[in-house]
Amino acid sequence: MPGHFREPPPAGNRLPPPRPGARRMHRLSSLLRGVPAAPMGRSAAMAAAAAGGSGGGRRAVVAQLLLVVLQLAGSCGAGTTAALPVVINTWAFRKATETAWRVLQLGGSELDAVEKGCGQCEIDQCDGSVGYGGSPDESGETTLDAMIMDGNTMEVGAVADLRRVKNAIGVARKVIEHTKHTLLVGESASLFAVRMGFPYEDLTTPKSLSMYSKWLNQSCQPNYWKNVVPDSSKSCGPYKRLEKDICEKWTISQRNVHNHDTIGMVVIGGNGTVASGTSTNGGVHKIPGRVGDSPIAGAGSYADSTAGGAAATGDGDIMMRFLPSYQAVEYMRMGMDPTVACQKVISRIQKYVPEFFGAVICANTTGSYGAACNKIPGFTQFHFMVYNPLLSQAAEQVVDCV
Ligand code: SD4
Repeated sequence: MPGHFREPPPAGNRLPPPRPGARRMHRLSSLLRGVPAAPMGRSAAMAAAAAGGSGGGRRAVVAQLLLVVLQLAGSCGAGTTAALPVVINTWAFRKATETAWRVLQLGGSELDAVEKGCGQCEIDQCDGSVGYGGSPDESGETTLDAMIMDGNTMEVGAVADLRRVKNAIGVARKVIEHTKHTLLVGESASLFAVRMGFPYEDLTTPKSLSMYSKWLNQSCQPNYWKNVVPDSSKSCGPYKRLEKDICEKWTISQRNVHNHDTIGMVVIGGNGTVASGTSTNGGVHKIPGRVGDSPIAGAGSYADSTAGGAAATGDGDIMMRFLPSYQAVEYMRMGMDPTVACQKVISRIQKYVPEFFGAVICANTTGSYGAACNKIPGFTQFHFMVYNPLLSQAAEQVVDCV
């Protein structure tokens, strides 16, 4: 679990960002300087003990050197050291991370990296929860939600309930570039996409069709209705409202951890520019018209180049009520460590909905990053990806849920 992150600068006190190379050199040299003084880990302590506490100068020097090597390996291997630029994204969507990193290396902007990184997941249909051919709604159709945010200008482009267009985050980017709006929805968003040159095509695949027919065959279970007739826990609709509410309780099994894997990404450039984005096909068997947290600024993701960026994944119907990404960025602005910022937003939701399924990733403008998730049966750890100059490749990291 990424544990030791650098504190971001206090609010209103942000120094002009140094040249990327200079920043990296500074980090490396302070890392080297800090090592001997750092608290001794278990293996380092064992190395020192093996050398013999009073066994003379040479053995002590060897032990000290071993300690340096072990601690350096620990820091770098676990990716716990801040550096810029950084790409961080939800889940083990490695190709998305690599694509975003490559875009940065080729001179693309942070927004380009987010768009192409999340777009990679739309092509790959990551876990079936991003892009076409996944999460059929109650009528069997796959619809997409996506957003992208520029942390310099605070502009957001988003699409929700997008139909028959595959590259949802590409369309979201066009909302920023070619409109004065923030969010376009439904068929009208599709028309906009077509005008912007995106192909209009069927998002249904044999896999999504078979998920849909299986669901119909099991009396439309699970579904998202409550207080309706006929009883939605036993049969398919069409439903009508029940005159007297019976207050049905939401159960974890209705929102299972395997049908929710949105990509959320934060990219912070060498000069501290923050961009963020998301792309998802939402919840399986959702009621047509349902929009989740992913395309909502502050819920699905948030970017502010004066503080940091965050992105959320999980049960959007719950999470969007708490604006977790906005809240995490505000915590980081107050100087909170990214891991702690992520944990705090998770606990805020926990207080109201202890059994919610969700996780958040956070990164601040120094390149420090972290993540947190809510511990529920079947979901005790959260995997996410990180790439920064101190890592030789995109690294999968894991946090224990709180
Ligand atoms: C949603 N938050 O539509 C998305 C789904 C998700 O990980 O995040 N899955 O509710």
